Amino acid sequence: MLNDILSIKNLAREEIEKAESLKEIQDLKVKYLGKKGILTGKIKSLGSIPQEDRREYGRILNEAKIYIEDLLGKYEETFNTAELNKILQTQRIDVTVPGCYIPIGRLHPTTQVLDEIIKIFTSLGFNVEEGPEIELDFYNFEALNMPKNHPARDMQDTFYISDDVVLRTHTSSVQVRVMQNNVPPLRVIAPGKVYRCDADVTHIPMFHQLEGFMVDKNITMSDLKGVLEVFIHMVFGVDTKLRFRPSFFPFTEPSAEIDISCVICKGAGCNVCKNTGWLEILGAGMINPRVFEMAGYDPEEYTGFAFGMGIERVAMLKYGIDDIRLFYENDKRFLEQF
Ligand code: 2NL
Repeated sequence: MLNDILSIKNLAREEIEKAESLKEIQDLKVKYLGKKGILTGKIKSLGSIPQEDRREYGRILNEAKIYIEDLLGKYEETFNTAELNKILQTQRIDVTVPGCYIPIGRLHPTTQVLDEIIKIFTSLGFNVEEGPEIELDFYNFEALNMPKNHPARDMQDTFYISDDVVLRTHTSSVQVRVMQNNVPPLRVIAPGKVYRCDADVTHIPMFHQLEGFMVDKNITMSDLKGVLEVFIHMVFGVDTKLRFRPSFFPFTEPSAEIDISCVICKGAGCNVCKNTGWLEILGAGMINPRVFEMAGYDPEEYTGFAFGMGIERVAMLKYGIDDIRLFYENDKRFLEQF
């Protein structure tokens, strides 16, 4: 019996000393001291030992148990430390390694310019109004003094959805809706996407426009000139000169196109202004009495001015960009410059 315990002890020591990993130590713990372990078995069989030997036998068994437990504990700790050191070696975090670069997004140049222009007009007391991009022919053409077969409809290459539904070619349609639903005095701007079937260096099928109008009693061309001058000075600087040229739009009478002194050469002549010293930036005029009639206003009582501009065009002039298509090619090298 005693020899049995001695050989268990020796075998356990040999096996523990040969172990090469924490896992092996844990397995040996189960093998000797677990519920069905070798030594546990001996302890359980203590009852069948004759009374007179039991005490001595029990003491030796307990000694062996403590011996194996201690040895296992010692090795366990050694392997634990070794494994921890290995982790610390291989998974060490180098806090001096440069972090990953996460590029920060920014607003599209069109949005930046649009926001700036909206801010200027709201500071002058204009309200911002929006309307549908898919529009009735009535609001896009008819109510703006462009009946069917009117030659001015050809100027705008319209995307037709059906006979009387179009993708709006300008945001004037919003302003017609505003006039129908409100009474003067009115100061409104209508920014948004517009669509024309056209594509080259200066034209794309979808672009942004901002139109504005002011309607009240006794509004004159001087009011138009004053508002537009303040606006141009705020966007391009107070040294910028304005030039009004007679023009034609079916919805205004009289009509004008407005040029500004070239932002690149300041009027001396360069390739951006094609040596004229001037850049065309806006269309405007006094609202045609026929438009007032169709909106339900009495043209004898009210007058008003209106204007319209292409946002991408303003951005091109502001930043000296020569190809409008760059705005929508999603080339980050272009977009990141704004
Ligand atoms: C341009 C010219 C213009 C208007 C837009 C307008 C709107 C109403 C009544 C009368 Cl509701 N006129 N808008 C007037 C003159 C010119 O735009 O070159 N746009 C890019």
